[in-house]
Amino acid sequence: MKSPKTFYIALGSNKGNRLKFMQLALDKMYLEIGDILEISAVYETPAWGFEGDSFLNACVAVGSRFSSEEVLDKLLKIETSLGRSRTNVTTYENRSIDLDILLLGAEIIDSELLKIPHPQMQHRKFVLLPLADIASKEIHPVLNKSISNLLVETGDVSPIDRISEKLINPRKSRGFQNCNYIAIEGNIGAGKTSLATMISQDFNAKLILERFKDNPFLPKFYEDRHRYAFPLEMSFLADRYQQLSDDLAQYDLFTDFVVSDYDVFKSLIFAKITLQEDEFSLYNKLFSIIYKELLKPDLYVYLYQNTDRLLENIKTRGRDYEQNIQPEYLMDINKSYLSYIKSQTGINIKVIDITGKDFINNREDYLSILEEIAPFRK
Ligand code: PH2
Ligand code: MG
Ligand code: MG
Repeated sequence: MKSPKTFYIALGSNKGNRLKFMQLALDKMYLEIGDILEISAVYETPAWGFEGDSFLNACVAVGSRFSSEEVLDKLLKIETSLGRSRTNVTTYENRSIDLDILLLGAEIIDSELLKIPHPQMQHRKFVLLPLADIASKEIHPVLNKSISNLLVETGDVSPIDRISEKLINPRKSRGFQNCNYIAIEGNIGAGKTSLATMISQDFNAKLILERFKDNPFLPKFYEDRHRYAFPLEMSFLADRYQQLSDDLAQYDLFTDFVVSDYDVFKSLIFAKITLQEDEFSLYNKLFSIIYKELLKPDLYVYLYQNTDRLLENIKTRGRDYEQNIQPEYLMDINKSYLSYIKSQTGINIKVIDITGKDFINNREDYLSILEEIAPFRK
């Protein structure tokens, strides 16, 4: 899972209710592109480069996992949805909303469709002044100068006024406050690791990921289930116990916020379907001893995904040894999870149906899942 990159984006409007268009654009950027990390003040600026009505301009920093081409595409769609129409003329025109990517760290992109850094930014005070509010120390990777330097050096002497109205960040604080340890659970291929990673990135949480790669019995198990089920389940249990007791001990669970892509109980859930009855009863005894010692998550999330999509996800992630997993096995695992979930009373469990959702490629799906896990505080 890629971590978000910071896009600096300029907003401008000189037609209609300018501030409203900018706020609507910002709201849509949050819904479709990523978290709004910084927002400059709003400035009133004379039309630059053409005879037109005066503008409101601002700059924002947006953290996004999407590529620069995807971000550009989404910005153009937002412009269109807010009534921006482009005519074929080559001169500037009045516009309800203009959204331009200015900077993306040290990246330099020079394609037909997209140029980053924005080739005109150093000549425009209506860009540099708001940008300096939120990124004065950022270095322009072509000119090798900071934004505050570019502002001092620009030849643009237009009169620019800061107005008192502000843009409002659409991101409100989420109800993770009373929650210090969240476990994300789900079937093989449900997207546990992706979701746990995204939450840890976006909410500054410590991340605990299952070390399935280190388990030498897993590929063997998929070859010969009966022969390798017991050592497989034992080694998973030992490894999970060790990791959770080590990692959780390392954090201050009063102040740190931890998210993991598994809960130790999955050991028993899997053992129940992979082991013979007598093996399972031995396993169960050991499990109970170990389970007592471990800290329980204060929120347990189960991602429910239908079997076809699980198989599709397993195929696209392409781990060799998983490619022969049968739909019946996935259905058994799901059943085993659900019967565990039903039997639990002491734990705060949230089952989320992610059928038909794609929280990696569709941010609105991601936000809807967050809303179920941790609703906005009222
Ligand atoms: N955008 C332009 C051309 N001129 N002038 C101001 N003051 N503000 C703008 O956002 C602006 C402009 C092309 O996008
Ligand atoms: Mg522009
Ligand atoms: Mg533009």
